[in-house]
Amino acid sequence: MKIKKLENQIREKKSFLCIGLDIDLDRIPSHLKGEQDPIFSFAKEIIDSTNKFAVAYKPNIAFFEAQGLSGWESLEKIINYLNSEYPEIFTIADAKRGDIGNTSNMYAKAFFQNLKFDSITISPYMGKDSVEPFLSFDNKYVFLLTLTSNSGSEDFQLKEISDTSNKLYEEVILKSKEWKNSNNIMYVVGAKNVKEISRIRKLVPNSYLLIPGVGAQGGSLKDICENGLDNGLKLLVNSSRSIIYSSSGEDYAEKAMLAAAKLQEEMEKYIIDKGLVL
Ligand code: OMP
Repeated sequence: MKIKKLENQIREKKSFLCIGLDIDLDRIPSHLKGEQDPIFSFAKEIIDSTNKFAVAYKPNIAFFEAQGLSGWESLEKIINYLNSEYPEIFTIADAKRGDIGNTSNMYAKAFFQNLKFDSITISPYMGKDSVEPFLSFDNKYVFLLTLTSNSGSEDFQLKEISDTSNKLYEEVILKSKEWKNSNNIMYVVGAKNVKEISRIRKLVPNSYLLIPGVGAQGGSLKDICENGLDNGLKLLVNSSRSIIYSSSGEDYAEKAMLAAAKLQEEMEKYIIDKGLVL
């Protein structure tokens, strides 16, 4: 079971680092631009140099879609490379999908059967029948957008629902627990939502939380750990730009490795400081 491998990796690597592959052709080092597939070459070097410190990779699909057909080919090569060379690593397609049932089923096939990702990010706002198709696959997982890291999260997600006095993001969590195979649901919570992280941890004590927003968006790993890390170690903290663009020169992979190692070291420290059992 892939989820068991994820748990083992977190304990072995003393890390809950997810590296985001938000690969922008304009930002990759110029010496790679002449390669046949610069995006894949860049990703491969980043993965090879950082995998000792990371337990998951999260390609953001927008960056690949923006390149058209060649972007999809690069994405396919990257997921195949991860699955063949690092089968223990957990993979997340950051696609933010969700549609009427039969369409969601096609998205699920695209990312779980065709591209063979372990999980996908999903927008919950079309409700049960838009999410359940993604939950009907064995060994595949859904990351439900719960309380996001952007400023616009206040527009809807933090609003109180009048008949319950729960906030909308809390309703998303409570409702999702009623869905079929809800054990396969994990929750995305932006790093800036420090207060809410501990509230969410209590609502879903046994579910993984994926927390993006550390690094370029300024989120604090310390605050995340204080509020979201407990003995279950069911946490993934994502950083994309601050790792993969650590250098724009030929030393980019080494610099990415150093950035990943630094975050892992901090994570290990917080695990030890909290006296958690590895
Ligand atoms: P960096 O800011 O470069 O670390 O990238 C953050 C990544 O996480 C991007 O791929 C975002 O699309 C994604 N993300 C957020 O930044 N905020 C969220 O609330 C949710 C996500 C996500 O679903 O991963």
